Amino acid sequence: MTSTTRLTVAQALVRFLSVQYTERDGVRRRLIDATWGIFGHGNVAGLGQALIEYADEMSYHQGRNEQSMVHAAVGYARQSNRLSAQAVTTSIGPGATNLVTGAALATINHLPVLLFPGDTFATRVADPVLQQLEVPYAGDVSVNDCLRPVSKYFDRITRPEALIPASLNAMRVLADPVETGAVTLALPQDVQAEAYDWPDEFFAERTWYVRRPAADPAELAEAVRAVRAAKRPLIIAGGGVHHSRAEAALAEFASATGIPVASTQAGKGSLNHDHPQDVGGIGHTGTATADELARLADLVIGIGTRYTDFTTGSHTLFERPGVRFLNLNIGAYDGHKLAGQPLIADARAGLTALARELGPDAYRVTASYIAEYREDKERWEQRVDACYEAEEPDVRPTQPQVLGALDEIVDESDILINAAGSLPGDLHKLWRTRSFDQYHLEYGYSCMGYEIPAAIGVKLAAPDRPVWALVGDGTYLMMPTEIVTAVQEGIAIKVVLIQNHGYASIGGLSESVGGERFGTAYRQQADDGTYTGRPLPVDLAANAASLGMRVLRAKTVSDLREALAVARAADTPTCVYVETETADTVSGAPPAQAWWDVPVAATATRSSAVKARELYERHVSTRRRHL
Ligand SMILES: Cc1ncc(C[n+]2csc(CCOP(=O)(O)OP(=O)(O)O)c2C)c(N)n1
Ligand SMILES: [Mg+2]
Repeated sequence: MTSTTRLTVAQALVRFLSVQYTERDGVRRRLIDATWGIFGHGNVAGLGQALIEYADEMSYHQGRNEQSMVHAAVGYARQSNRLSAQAVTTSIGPGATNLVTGAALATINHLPVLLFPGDTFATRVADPVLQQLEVPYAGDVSVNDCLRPVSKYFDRITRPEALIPASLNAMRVLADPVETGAVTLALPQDVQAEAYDWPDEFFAERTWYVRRPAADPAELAEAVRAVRAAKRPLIIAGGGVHHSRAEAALAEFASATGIPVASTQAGKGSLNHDHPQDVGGIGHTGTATADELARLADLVIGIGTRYTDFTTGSHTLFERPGVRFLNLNIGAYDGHKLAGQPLIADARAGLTALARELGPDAYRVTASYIAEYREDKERWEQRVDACYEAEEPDVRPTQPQVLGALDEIVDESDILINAAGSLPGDLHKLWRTRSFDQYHLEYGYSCMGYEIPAAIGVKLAAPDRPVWALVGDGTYLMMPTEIVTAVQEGIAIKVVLIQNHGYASIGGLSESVGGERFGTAYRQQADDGTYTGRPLPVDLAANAASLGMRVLRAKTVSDLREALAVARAADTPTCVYVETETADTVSGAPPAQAWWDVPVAATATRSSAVKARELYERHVSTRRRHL
């Protein structure tokens, strides 16, 4: 007879999670390292009780908002290279639906996170319970069904024994390099507290190998032919390079072949900025060097990229007639994009095989091609220098000068986190990445508010490294609350808070699409009713201080340098608050080097929209269909 242990569903779940491991390249890690939670009815008596019962086996972090708990877990998972993840438990109803944004972010970015929303009674004996959505035509629907489209695996545990297959499926998906993303197990509150006799094998240690699938020989042979025939190849390094830890293999491949490497937001840092083959960011927020190479490329080698519109200039960037795409990707869906030639494999395994099959020195781009992009790269470096330099240290900095000041004090150990606003563009164009995991930009969902909680998750995964959340004022206001968690747990994150009185990025975008900056500034209403008056009497530095952060206010470039140095050395949560020269007058960063499609009103009475539409139609006419 199999031996069993009598536990509640929630207790069994926590015990199960505490003995799951991942392994890749001989490195073994806890798959679920900790659980974040906010309790309410729906989880307090089930998972809440189980987490105290098994506190020695599963650590717990108390969050302030369910969405931001997911952001923290996602930051942790990315910094852990997806080999370790965290769980998030919520009450039913609003606590559960607050997860939706975080789940979408995790799934889009292919980052693992395990979600346990509480759910209404499986037995329905007390219906409708507080916060229950009643759907007259369907008794089995709850608000948690909102999580289905944003989850890579979803299950609702309506009977205790269903936990066994569901939790095994959950681990399978979390540890799968193609499938991973948000995994949701909705837990009805009555079932969580129910007891069951669990087979003891369920609690045995289990190792989930994170596989590195090799390329199919026929696809590899085709890929070798494509590379050999290319005169002006360009590599686009995406997030998959990092997920696979393929940076060294990529550097070797680039050095051996002379092929230049551009990177997406998720792939930046695949090569260090001073690697001779690194030509920086690509696409709408890319460098002039990379975008010019893209326009003239005859073969684009995408490695671990999803080819978002920012990367392809909304399908206008790759101009050369007959341009082909070779897509090394672990996921067939992405590998077939742009009618490309697929090379479906783990990035590191695929690159190593490609290098081997090409043979040593058997393929190299021409010296003149190399000379051309090196000169271009040098010219771009000078533009970065010009943006970073502040001739006058006693005036307010521009945003690029803030990055310049940071550039002066960081080394390869610093980690920068950002997701939304005008910073992603400035960082993608300008930032000089010094280590493969320094540049942490969440641009799959570009979710305002990700930065501060994600910094906490990153710091939990990399406690000895300086971790910086770079946030605009709009982003700060959207989600400052996890500062309290950093203070409570003594997690010494650093926040650089850039005050420019509103949504500068969207203001600029609005102007370019005929929207006249409508509704994008945080200013008082002027006499004509527009929000163009005085800045608001709102003190965000005082707000951060009120949540328990040490706050350093920097008025000038020289203040800023000093404050950043103090913050870098600080061992408590520290914020540097700086007002920048308003981005609607001076942005400082070079303009976009490629188009981005944001549709403009096809008819309007206001001349700004009419003019914007004319320009829009000219851009649209340059769109390519790669078939
Ligand atoms: C959650 C969320 N809501 C809305 C947006 C759309 N959006 C992108 S950037 C931005 C403004 C960001 O303002 P701020 O953080 O102050 O940065 P700035 O543009 O001023 O640099 C908005 C509203 C978003 N990305 N995420
Ligand atoms: Mg702003």
